[in-house]
This record gives sequence, C-alpha cells and structure tokens, in this order.
Amino acid sequence: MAADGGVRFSLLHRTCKLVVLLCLLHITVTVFFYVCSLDIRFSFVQKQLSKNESSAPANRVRDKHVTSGTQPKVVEVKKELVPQEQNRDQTRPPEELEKCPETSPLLVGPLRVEFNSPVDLDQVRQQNPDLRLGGRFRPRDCVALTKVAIIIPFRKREEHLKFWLYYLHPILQRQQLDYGVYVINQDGDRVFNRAKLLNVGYLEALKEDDYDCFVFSDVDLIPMDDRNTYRCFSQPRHLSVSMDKFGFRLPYNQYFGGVSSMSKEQYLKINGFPNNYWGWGGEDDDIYNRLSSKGMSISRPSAEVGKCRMIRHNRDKQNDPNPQRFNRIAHTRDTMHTDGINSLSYRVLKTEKLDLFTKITVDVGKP
Ligand code: UDH
Ligand code: NGS
Repeated sequence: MAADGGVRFSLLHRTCKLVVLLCLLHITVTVFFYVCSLDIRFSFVQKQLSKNESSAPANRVRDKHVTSGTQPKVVEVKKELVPQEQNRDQTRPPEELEKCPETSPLLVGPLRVEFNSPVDLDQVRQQNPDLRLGGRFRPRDCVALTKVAIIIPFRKREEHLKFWLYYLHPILQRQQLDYGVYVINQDGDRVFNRAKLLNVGYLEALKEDDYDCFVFSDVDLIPMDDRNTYRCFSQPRHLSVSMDKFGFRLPYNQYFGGVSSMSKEQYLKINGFPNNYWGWGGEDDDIYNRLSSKGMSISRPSAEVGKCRMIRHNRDKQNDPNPQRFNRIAHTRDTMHTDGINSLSYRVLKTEKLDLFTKITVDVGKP
C-alpha cells in the first residue's frame, strides 16, 4: 500500500513539474514575441517619423505642442495616419499619392446659402489655409483627376465676389479638385462683354498651367449642393440648371447661361466663344448654338443637385440689353469659325496674384 502511495506521489510530483515547466515555456515564448513586436513597432514609428520630417515641415511646426512631453512619437504617428493631415504642405511627390476617387468622399450634399451678412475676406483666408497664392488648390491626399481653371467675368461686383469666394472655396476643396480661380476684370467704363472676358480667361489661365477643364461662372451664382461638381464631363456641362430666380427650373431647354464647364477639347471644337456680343444677352445662346452645330449635347446635373442661388442685383451700368443679339444668334453657324478664340484680341493691363484668386485686368476694346 505504502509503495503504491509512493508511486502515485512521484507521478503527481513529476506531472506538477511538467506543468510548471510548460508554464515557464509559455511565459518565455510570450515575452519573446512581445519583445519582437515592440521592436517592429519601434522601427515603424521611426520610419513614419523620418517620412514626416522629410515631407511635412509645416506639419511639424504646427504640431509642436503635441510632439513635446513623454509620448510624442505615438501621437505623431497617429496624426500621420489621419488622411486630412497628410501632405499638408503639398511637398510629397504626387507619384506617391493615389488618384482621387470619381466621387469625393468629402461631399456633404445640400448646403445653406444666404446673403444676409457681409463676408469678411480675412475670415475666408483663415477658413481656407490650404489655398496657395492666386487662389490655387490641389488635394493633399490624392492626385486630382483633372486640373480646372475657374473663370469669372467681372467688373465692379466686389461684394458678390466675396460671397462667391466664401462659399466656393470650401466646396471646390471638398470636391477634391486641382483648381485655380481667375477673375477677369474688364477695365474702364465701356460696354461690358461677358463672352470675350471668358475667352481671355481661357487663354490667360493656360499661360499659367496646363488646365484641361474650364468652368465659366458668373460672379453672382452660388451652388446649393456640393455634389454639383465643378469639373468637365464627356459633353459640355451646364451647371446652374436650377436657379432660385427661375423657381428652381430651367427657363428654357437650350439655356446655357450662368455656370458651365467645357474641356479644352470641347472649347476648341467650337472656336471658343463669340467676341462681339457687347452688352447684355444672347452670348450664352450663341455658345449653345456653337455646341449643337458641332454635334455636342449638354450634360446637366439633376434639378436637385443643380440648385443654386443668385445674389439679387440691379442691372449694371454699361450692360444694357444688346439690340443686335437676336440677329447674331440667328447666324452663329456662319460667324463661329471667324469669331472666337482664333480672332481674340485684348491687352492685359495688370495681373494680381491675390490670396484667394488671380485678378487679371484687361482692356477688351469697344464695339
Ligand atoms: N458682370 C460684372 N459686372 C458687370 C456686368 C456683368 O461683373 O457690370 C459679370 C458678372 O459675373 C455677372 C455676369 O457678368 O454675374 C453676367 O452678368 P449680367 O448681370 O448680365 O447677368 P445677370 O443675369 O443680370 O446676372 C441680368 C440683369 C438683371 C437685372 C435685374 C433687374 N431686377
Ligand atoms: C435669354 C437671353 C440669355 C439670358 C437668358 C436668361 O432671353 O442671354 O435670357 O436671362 N437670350 C437673349 O436675350 C437672346 S436672365 O433671366 O438670367 O437675365 O441668359
């Protein structure tokens, strides 16, 4: 009996020893892998930091307050992984970035647009820290699919321009566009010529960058939905399809006024815009005629997405309805090949690269 008990005790003893050994082995393996993973994490942190240092000096300065103290590196890495924080100073080579998606994930949809209180441009500057001189922008997280020049015909509409800048800059940035804003300012007090100013904008913008898309926008029109992307499509695009002043519908099917976009190719196919519509009206109908004569159709957003507000105003001086406009639009097909970008003449008087836009003052002549 005693011998039997002794055998059982020694068996139990050995089993216990084995369990303890196994536990020790388990702890050793766990500690080993933990140490290894620390090592990997540390080298990852180092890599991220060196990337951060070489690509985003502005980031470092801005984040100084979080990089001091006891856990700076982890905080830095976390910040680096937040997409909005990437490539802040836009020095990271574009080849490292992926193309932006077709539909920007930053869009929010319908927007409240009102013109009750005046806009302070300092505030607009502060709200758009990523803009570069001349009103230029490109997304930091991805390479934009297109480079858009936004052309605004202009004379003495400073208050309208402020609203435009206030509303449009954030929208265009959410749309992940690579864009520049060109305000083409007609010098002097002679009759206004909207279409000729747009032609000037096209040429002047191309002197600055290889834009492939052009958005032509009146200064007093603000989109009410950021899904109305200010870019080009396979057909010329009419963007201001649903204006408040027309009860949020098209005034007529061929209407192409307000805001439109065209690729370089589409624009050149129609020899640009007419230069001889002096005063109000008809130039947009002429552009429509040009497009349809070249077999192009008009692409439009839905009435919901294309909603926009116009800033109410009185008729401008030297922009009375042009009595010749009906006669001119009746002959677009005959005149369009000799009147357009190929016959444009103007004189640039001043080019100002401002914080929020590029202002080009031009002498466009007289009728
Ligand atoms: N524009 C100027 N300054 C002018 C004239 C026109 O900047 O003196 C520009 C501006 O971008 C404007 C665009 O050209 O949005 C088209 O101008 P428009 O004023 O001819 O067209 P709109 O449809 O007004 O804005 C038409 C006259 C409205 C009279 C309303 C009376 N209640
Ligand atoms: C048409 C004009 C267009 C103008 C549109 C809307 O009659 O140039 O009205 O004008 N065409 C002619 O006059 C031939 S609006 O109500 O916005 O002032 O864009």
